[in-house]
Amino acid sequence: MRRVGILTISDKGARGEREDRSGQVLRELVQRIDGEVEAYEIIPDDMDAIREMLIHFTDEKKLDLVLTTGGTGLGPRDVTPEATLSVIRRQVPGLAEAMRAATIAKTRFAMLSRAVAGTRGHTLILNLPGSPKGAAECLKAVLDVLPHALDLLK
Ligand code: MTE
Ligand code: CU1
Repeated sequence: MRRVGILTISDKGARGEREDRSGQVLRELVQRIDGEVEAYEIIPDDMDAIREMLIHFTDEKKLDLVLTTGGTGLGPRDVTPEATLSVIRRQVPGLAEAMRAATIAKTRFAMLSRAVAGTRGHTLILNLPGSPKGAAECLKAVLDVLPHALDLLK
């Protein structure tokens, strides 16, 4: 069993103005790698809020895998990659590169996601785009490799 956290980062979602379909889609997909969602939060596109929750998920809850969805684009409020970079110790660039490379044939807009991936302690943090379709496509692009990645982190 892999202990998973899902962090939906969306101003509208946090205000209750948008249903979190991306979080739902990710919840279903992680079952394929024996993932159990043990933490799930919706927070606004706020640097400090994102940092705090990522640190809580990693240092306190000690989850194996944390998936974020949203806030990876070029909008003035999009700060998920910067917040993630500020809490991870090591980047795993190949995961982010693979997500963009594998999905760009489907959607040219894939190149606009600035998603990053990295490790903090024994936790792997992976940014995904905010749309349900984008989040699912990008997670599927790396899902088969995640079990080995998580084993290495133990
Ligand atoms: N990647 C895939 N695979 N599929 C998509 O539909 N949407 C793109 C991109 N990545 C998308 C994708 C779009 S339109 C944007 S603006 C960026 O992700 C950033 O999205 P975000 O700000 O919601 O994270
Ligand atoms: Cu877009």
